[in-house]
Amino acid sequence: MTDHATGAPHLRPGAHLLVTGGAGFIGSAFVRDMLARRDGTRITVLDKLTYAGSESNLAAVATDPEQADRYRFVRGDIGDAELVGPLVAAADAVVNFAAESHVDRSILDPEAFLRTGVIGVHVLLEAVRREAGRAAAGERETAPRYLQVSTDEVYGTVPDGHSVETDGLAPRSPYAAAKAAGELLVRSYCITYGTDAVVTRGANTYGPFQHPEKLIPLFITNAIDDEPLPLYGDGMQRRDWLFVADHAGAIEHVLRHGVAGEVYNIPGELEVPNREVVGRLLDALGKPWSLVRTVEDRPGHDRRYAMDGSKLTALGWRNRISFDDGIAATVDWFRSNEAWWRSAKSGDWDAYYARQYGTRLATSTEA
Ligand code: NAD
Ligand code: TDX
Repeated sequence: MTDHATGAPHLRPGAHLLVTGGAGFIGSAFVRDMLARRDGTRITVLDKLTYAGSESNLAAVATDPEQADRYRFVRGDIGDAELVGPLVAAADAVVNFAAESHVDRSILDPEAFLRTGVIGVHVLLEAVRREAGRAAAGERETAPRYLQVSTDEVYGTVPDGHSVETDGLAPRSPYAAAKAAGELLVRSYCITYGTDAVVTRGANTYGPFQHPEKLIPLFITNAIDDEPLPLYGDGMQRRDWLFVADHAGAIEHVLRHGVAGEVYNIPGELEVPNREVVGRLLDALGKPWSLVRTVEDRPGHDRRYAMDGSKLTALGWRNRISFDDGIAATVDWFRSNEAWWRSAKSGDWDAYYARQYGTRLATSTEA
């Protein structure tokens, strides 16, 4: 499976992938895109179905007989070693998307972030290590490859320039610290046990099926309902925006071609301040700026993320979707899929929204 000398891809045709967190936003895009290619790839999704995951994100796969044949869904926690062991034993590769993914929730309640981001990753790595041992003993053909989906947030805020993969990690929120810890565990397994693993650090991702807690879908859906848009602080924080299909495609590219033990940045297509993102969304929706409210800032709010992508470019990957095209597609999708996002804004949503935004909106000012 690993053949650095010839540059041969790391996945055999018809490979069986275990995709953890595959019912979430980016994981489900990865699963839908890979299975829709109809190249024989088989995928088992292991997902806990937290508030952020939904089997409806994979309906396109489950309702297509040819794809459904190559797909299996298992509900469960990546921290459950008894469940994880046999699933990893049956896989050629593990792609780990599973995480608590929202910075604001990590500030309110950090513990779940550590359980999934640190202990969960440890459990997956132990299962991969066991299978590598079985491969070495001739009990299976090859060791499973492991890909850890990480984030630009591990670099912390970047005042100027662009982060390269060898820069130090300086996470500043509980979310980012849990992601950095997960990565460091992966690194330690590569060095100590020779585990065949790679790490990707993706930029701020947006697109269809993103949970409405995040900036772009929150502001689109609130604007559709003529509800206020809570902009943190001065709104001049800068993010580099990556369309979800490009993020999923880059992860697949690294899974196939990345060198074991290496980390790859996946930058986006445009670095812009939040204010400008909001302006573009309102233009696309035909809604007025007066909906935007300045609210109390996020504590420890990272001012800017920006990554250098030359290592991934050298591996042969190029993003395909511009920010303008991605935003147009995203606004269209949310307009046409109201039932999906209204359902995501149910359950604990009102309680979360009141906790996160109640006082902020009550004390908000004109933006
Ligand atoms: P998401 O919150 O939409 O999805 C996460 C999925 O993981 C959900 O389906 C959830 O049910 C599942 N999950 C959570 N805890 C689990 C556990 N213990 N066991 C099994 N499943 C569990 O997140 P996303 O935005 O799709 O992000 C996916 C990954 O990409 C995360 O690791 C995140 O840190 C990383 N990432 C996200 C972005 C972004 O902008 N969204 C950018 C870079 C990296
Ligand atoms: O209500 C809001 N108001 C606001 O001004 C929200 C939800 C966000 N913001 C700001 C904060 C950030 O500067 O918008 C920017 C984007 O915020 P989020 O959508 O919460 O994303 P961010 O905190 O940048 O993190 C995202 O990118 C990196 C993902 O949520 C992470 O999972 C990923 O690792």
